[in-house]
Amino acid sequence: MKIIDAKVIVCCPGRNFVTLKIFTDTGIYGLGDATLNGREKAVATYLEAYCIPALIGKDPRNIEDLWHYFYKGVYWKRGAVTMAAVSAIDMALWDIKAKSLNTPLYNLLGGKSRERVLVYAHATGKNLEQTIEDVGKKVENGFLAVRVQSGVPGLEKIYGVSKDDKPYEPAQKGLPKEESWDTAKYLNYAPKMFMKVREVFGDELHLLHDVHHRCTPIEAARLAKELEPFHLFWLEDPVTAELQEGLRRVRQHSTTPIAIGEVFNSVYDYTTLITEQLIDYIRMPLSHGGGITHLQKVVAFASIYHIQTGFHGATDLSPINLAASLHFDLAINNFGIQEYMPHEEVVQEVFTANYRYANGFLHIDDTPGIGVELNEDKAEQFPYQTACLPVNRKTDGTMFYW
Ligand code: GCO
Ligand code: MG
Repeated sequence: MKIIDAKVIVCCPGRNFVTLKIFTDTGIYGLGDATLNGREKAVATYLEAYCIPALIGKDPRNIEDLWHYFYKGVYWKRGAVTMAAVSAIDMALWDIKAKSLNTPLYNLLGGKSRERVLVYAHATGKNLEQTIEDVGKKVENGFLAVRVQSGVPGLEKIYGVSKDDKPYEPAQKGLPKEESWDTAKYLNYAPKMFMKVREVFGDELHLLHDVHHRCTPIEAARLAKELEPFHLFWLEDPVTAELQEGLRRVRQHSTTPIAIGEVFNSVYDYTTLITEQLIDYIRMPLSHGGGITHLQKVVAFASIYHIQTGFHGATDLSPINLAASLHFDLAINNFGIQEYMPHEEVVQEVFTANYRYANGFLHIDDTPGIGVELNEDKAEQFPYQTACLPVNRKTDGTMFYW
C-alpha cells in the first residue's frame, strides 16, 4: 500500500477545524484532526509545506516508523504546532489501517475493556444561582459527572462562563479579547461554591473543576486542601505545570485528585509528574499529544504509576479526535473519564459522527476505522475565520495566564 496524496481541509462551521486527509493507492483514505485552537493556520502550513510532500510514496501501514520520521527525524521537534501535525498524521494512518482490516479502531488497540465511556459534562453560570441551575440540567440529562465553573463575584469576564445562553466557547472572532482575574477573590469563592453544590446535589455526583493554570503552587495547595471535604473527582490544572516540581507542594497538603496536561504535547512534559505520582489523571489529547502512537506509550507509562486518563474533549477538538479518543478509552485498562462538550449542530453537518450519548456515557458504533466522515462540499460552505483565545490580566492590569 502507498500514500498517493494528502490534503488539509480548514473549515469553520461555527468554529475553526483543521483536518488532514491521506489518500492511498487502494482507494482507502484516513482522516486526522489537526485543530489547534486559535493557531489553525500554523498547523495547516506545517502539514502542507513540510509533511505532505514527505508522505507521498510512503507505506501507510508502517505507522511506528512514520511517527518517528516526523518526530525523531526532525531536528526542531516538539511544540504544540509540530505535535498537532504529527498527531493528525498518526490518527489518519491508524484510520487507514483499521479501515483496510475492516475493523473499528479499538480492535487494533487491544479490543474492548468496557462497553461504554463515562463522560463529564460542563455546567457554568454567571453566579452561584445560575451555576446550580445548570448543574441541575446536566443531572436531568443523566450525567454522572459534571465540571462546575462559575462567575466570581467582583470579576466581570472569566474563563469557563458563557457570555450568552449558548454553550461556553472560548475562541472569539478577531484578535484576542481581554478577561480579568483576581486570585484572592477566586480562592475565597470556589470552596463556598462547592459547599453549596454538594449541599444541593448530594454525595454521589462526580464533581470536577478547572482552575485553568491560575494558581501558584502554594495557592493551589490551599485550594486543593479547602476543597477536600467536597470530594472532587478532580481539580484540573491548578498551576501552570511548566514548573512540574510545583505540584509537590500541592501533594504535600491535600488528597484532592489532580488532572493535568491539556496543553502538553510530549511524554517529557509529564516525567516528573508521573514518576513522582504528583497527578492522578493525564489530560493530553490524541490530537495534540502525538496521536495514538505516542499516547499509547504515555498511557502505559502512567498505568505503572496508577495514573488514569481523562482526555481533553472541548469543542475545539473535532469529532474525529473525539471518536479516536473513544476508541482509545474503550481499549485501555487505566481509563478514568472522558471530557464531553457536544459540538453545535452545524458541526454535525460537516462531520458525521459514529458516537452517541446516553445516560452519562458515550457509545461508539462498529464502523471500520475511526468511523467519522467529513463532507467536503459542506466544509467549503464554511470558510476559515480568524478567531483567537482570550488573554487575561489581573485587575491591576498585569498580564497573566489565561
Ligand atoms: C477544558 C479546557 C478548555 C480550553 C480550550 C482551549 O478543560 O476543556 O480548559 O476549555 O480552554 O480547549 O482551546
Ligand atoms: Mg481545562
